[in-house]
Amino acid sequence: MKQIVLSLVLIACLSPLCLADRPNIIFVFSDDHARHAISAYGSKVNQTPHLDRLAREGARFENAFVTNSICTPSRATLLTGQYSHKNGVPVFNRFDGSRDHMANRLQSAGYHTGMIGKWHLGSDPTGFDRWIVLPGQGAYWDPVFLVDGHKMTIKGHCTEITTDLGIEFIKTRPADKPFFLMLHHKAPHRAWEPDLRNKEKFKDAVIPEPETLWDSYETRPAALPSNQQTIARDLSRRDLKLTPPEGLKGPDLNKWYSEVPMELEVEGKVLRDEDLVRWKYQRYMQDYLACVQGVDDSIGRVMAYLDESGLSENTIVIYTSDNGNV
Ligand SMILES: [Ca+2]
Repeated sequence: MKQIVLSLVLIACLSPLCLADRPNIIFVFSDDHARHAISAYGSKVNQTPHLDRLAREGARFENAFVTNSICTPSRATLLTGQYSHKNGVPVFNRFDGSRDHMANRLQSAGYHTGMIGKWHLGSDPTGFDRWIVLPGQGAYWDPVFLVDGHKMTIKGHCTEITTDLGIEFIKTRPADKPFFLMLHHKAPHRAWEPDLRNKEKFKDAVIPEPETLWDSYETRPAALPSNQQTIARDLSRRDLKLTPPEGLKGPDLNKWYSEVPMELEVEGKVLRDEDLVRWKYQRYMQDYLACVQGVDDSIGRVMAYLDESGLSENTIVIYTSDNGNV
């Protein structure tokens, strides 16, 4: 009896009517967006009204865990549903596109599939009817995109361009198929270069300092004190958007940009130690939050298009990020 029921369901789902009724899926993925920079998760430092709408009208995950949240491995896990030691991408190595994964399953099931934005898996995307991806980490401004083996430079800011391309994918989809879109932002990854509109939003803001800024590591696991990625030890002159001395060029300029300053003169005052850490934190967060705001704006634009086009009722929108800075 069960077999008969199952057969009937399968037949019904293969009919064109059922295919058209299947929900569209938009999976929005950002890079390094910490949960405490989302107001739906109680952020004390910013407001994200469009992400909050998703949380309010949908489901908010509050107790989810991952085993490998690093950029490239996390993407391979998202595609395959497998642990890193099973999907062949435990670190920053190339993803084998011939593997079974979510996009080619949905494509085989009749979905129109698209991948737009940061891919970072080393190989060309497979299982997508259309893909336009950033090479490697990609650039914030005037980014180069890879499109079926070609390179294409698009003028403007990466978050806005990725959003434009995502909406264009939806607009130009075949009318008789549901769609699956992976919309992957570079933001708010280092080196935190916000769009001009949002850069202004935080430029004079004083961001509350988290307790962990002054963490002594006394109660932490033994490996943590050797962590280099702290505000004091890791933010380079490039991250801090400092202006180089006149005439510095080539390798000397690159070296100057990549060094971490341990003393800085700011507005006539020499900053070091705790004063310098405080200044670096403000400088970093002003740009980080501005990049986050660009991502929230992007969600707003996508949701507005879904509303206008009547797609809201039959589209699942998922937002997440690979990891956040704590
Ligand atoms: Ca990341």
